[in-house]
Amino acid sequence: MASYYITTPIYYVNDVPHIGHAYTTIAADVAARFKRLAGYDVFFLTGTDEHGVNIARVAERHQVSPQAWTDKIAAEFQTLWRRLNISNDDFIRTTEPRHAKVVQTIFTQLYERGAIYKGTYEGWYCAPCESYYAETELGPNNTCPVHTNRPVEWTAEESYLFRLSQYRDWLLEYIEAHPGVLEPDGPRSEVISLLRSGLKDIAVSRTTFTWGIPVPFDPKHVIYVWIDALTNYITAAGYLDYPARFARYWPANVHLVGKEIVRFHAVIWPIILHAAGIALPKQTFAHGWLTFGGQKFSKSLGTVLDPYALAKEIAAESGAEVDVAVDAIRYFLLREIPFGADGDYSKPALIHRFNADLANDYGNLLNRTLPLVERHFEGRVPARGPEQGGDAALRETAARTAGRLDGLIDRLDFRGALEAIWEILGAANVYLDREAPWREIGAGNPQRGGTVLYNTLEAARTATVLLSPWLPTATQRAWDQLGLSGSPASQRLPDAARWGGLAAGALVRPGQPIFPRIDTKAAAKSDGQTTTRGNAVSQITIDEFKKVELRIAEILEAKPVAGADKLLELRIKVGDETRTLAAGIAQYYKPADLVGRKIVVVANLQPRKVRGVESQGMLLAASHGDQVILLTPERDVPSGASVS
Ligand code: ME8
Repeated sequence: MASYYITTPIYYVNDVPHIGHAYTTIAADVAARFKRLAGYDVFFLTGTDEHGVNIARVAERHQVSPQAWTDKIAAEFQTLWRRLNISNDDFIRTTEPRHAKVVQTIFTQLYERGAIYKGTYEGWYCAPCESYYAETELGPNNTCPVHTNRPVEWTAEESYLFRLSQYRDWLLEYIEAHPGVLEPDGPRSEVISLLRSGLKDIAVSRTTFTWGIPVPFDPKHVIYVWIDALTNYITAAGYLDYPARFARYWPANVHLVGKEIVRFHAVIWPIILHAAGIALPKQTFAHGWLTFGGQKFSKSLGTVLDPYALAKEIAAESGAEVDVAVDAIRYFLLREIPFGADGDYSKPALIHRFNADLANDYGNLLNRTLPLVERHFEGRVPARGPEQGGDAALRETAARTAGRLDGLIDRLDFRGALEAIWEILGAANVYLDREAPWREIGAGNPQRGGTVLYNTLEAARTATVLLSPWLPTATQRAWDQLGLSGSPASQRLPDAARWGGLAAGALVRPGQPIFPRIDTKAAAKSDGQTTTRGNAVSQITIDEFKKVELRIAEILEAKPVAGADKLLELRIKVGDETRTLAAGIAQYYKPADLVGRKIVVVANLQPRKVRGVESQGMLLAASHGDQVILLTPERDVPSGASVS
């Protein structure tokens, strides 16, 4: 049996998962489920990326150990994947011992082969942050982006370096000679031009933090992120410990990644493998970004959407089961956006797909036919008579589509695959209208009426099998209603798509509509109420925004709040008025550094007590990763000036 190994990126555990992560994971899940249906021996891997200074810092901010923090967030990812019906075969965490062993072995091998050498890493360093910053991240006059006004220092640190430069020519030639290894065209061109412009050696160890896997022969160094992260793909496949499994699944068929990490997958990863003498993956496929109002869904940009909360919202609005609403989201994401391109999420577009495609085209096909079977055929699937009218055309449409799908999934053309399945559904709906079994039955020709019903239901059965990777729950419901036993997921192609699979005489079990239509007016009212977490992604009108009174304020005094190590109590001047403010910035700013600063505050917020401090307003600050940065006017303006 041919094998098929597909991976998602392993996600950082600096925060809970959001719909952007779900997008990649759902795509990988659909490909994995389809390949199982097509008879492949599938290995589908996802997981979490848990080391590094950023994660250690987030844990510290939450006052827990890095291990406790990563345990908590990794569990959140696992819960979400269960709720979204993700069928991963393994979930790898980079903090697992099985992984440390592989990372250390690879690191040692690369060192022994001269691909890794000891040198120095140089860069702009902020000591309190224990972090290097890129030139582009620095504040004015080379200051730290976190500790405003504090100059960073050009620092050199002993470090192990990976000799990427030496492999540049080999990799360029390899990618040019094997266009399929990197898809689609955009990311491939980006990587080729990057390679043409030359590769620099990169630092692959650090001595400034400890939350990572130690270099085995020099343990004051920890192995720095990408070698640790990328190697997960071979750890989980069984490299070192399970050679038979490794031989079966490696090289991976496809690494699915978002386009922002294609460079790591298409440059560093093949070089690691090549230098270690391991076969290269067959393909890296970089998909586009899911956006909201044109902006990327992203933790650091503060736009997030919890896909399960969205499913619950859709379930409440439609009356569908939550798992069916999950199916609808899985379907929507892969139907609406061509895989590879960026695409915008919008609730109205989701509702439109729910009503038009799932409720009307798919669900209604059953709702229109099964009651006729109940009424006129004692609830049993009628036998089919000789082919006539549109029968053969419908059968051929179904066969043609079924035959094309494996190729479409190989190209990760999810949208094309769904469009092809919709040709069956479209043809079946038109066939039903034209052949009108109710008319035949009424005219005393139940045999022809029964044949038409059989063919329509058989088209629905074929579509149900083919749709099962996208809609695991809804297709199971349809399967049951059609009077079939077992599950669509346990079928195998091509047999399962052979015309005639529906058993005449089987008792159908019509039930509630699987996709009850959503009342668009009622849904519009609740749009965005529960789908957002943290910073809302719902839109507001300009009039709503105008209700917020933003003003410039000057900080007169700042002091810690006893018993609350995140809070500072500020005394601020807003025009002629003096106010107190509680601000959760104690971990980012020292009181003494704040006095005299001009900041932006929300001046018309209802006063409230925070840890005993009466807070008369709120200051504005940007958060980026684990940094919090105060908003200050670019030039001096008097306190009290309004901001809009
Ligand atoms: O990069 N649209 O982890 P990460 C589409 N740990 N996809 C999105 C997305 C969006 N708006 N937001 C996130 C890392 N993603 C590393 C990877 S792999 C060896 C190490 C998806 O938590 C997309 O797959 O930042 C993207 O590449 C990934 O999440 C980034 O996840």
